[in-house]
Amino acid sequence: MSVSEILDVVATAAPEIRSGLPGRRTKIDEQNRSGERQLAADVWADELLGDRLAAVDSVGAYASEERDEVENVGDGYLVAVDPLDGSSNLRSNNPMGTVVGVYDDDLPTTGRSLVAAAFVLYGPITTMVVARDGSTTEYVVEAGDRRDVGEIALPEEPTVYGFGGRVPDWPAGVADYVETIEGELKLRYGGAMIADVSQVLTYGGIFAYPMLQSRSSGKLRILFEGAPIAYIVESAGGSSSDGTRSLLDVEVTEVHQRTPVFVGNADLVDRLEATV
Ligand code: FDP
Repeated sequence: MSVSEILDVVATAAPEIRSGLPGRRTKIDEQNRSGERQLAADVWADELLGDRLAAVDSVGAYASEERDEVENVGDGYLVAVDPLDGSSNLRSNNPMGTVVGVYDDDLPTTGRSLVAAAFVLYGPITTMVVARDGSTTEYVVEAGDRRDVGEIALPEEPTVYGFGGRVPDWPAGVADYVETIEGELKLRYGGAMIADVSQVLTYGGIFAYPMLQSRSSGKLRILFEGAPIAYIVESAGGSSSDGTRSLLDVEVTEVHQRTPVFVGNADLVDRLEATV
């Protein structure tokens, strides 16, 4: 069974997904399982990735943030995909991404079952970041080509922070923490998890979409976003938490389960964990 085959399919699809975005910026009359109104682009990227991944011999199941159920497609790895993470950035033409987790256990399962995780970032350049076998590598992706541009190691001196959710909806501990780190770090927040995590991987720092007063589990989904991103950041030398434990250790009982997400330099994640 080949994990590389799965990652190659995602790399090949990325420039196609990017080129199909301009005509798909409008909302359609459908909601995803999490109750969010879908864009034409969300549905289209999901169908494209679902069809391509289901055709790979080493894929046993396809799960998507845009689909209610896990679809069994054969024997092999269980692939969880957020086809367009941060798609609300499409209307304003800001960056967004695709997130992929390759699991070797039936879904839902914990991040400890990940054998690889990757994200594509549709920024000024299309890049793909892949975590496998304990390291994280960045590629530049163009039609028919995926060029290795080097291993990613989280800088030891952090520079940036970005936190999601409305400030008045944060628990007091999160607000106190942000007040403290404002003296040390620079706010860089764009509203798409992939783009915000990419800044943390590049400059060092912390990204969080915390628990909220109105929703104690926050917004992001563990299987499609939290665990794959934790796997990528931890493989790059960083740390992750849901407020109590590594995101890779969070028990997952539902496919669309939400979780607070903290990722970044270990010291910053530890301090936030101690505050909430
Ligand atoms: P989006 O709804 O645009 O797809 O979970 C998806 C996500 O974006 C993340 O990429 C992002 O960090 C977060 O939600 C932003 O959500 P809000 O703007 O609703 O806070």
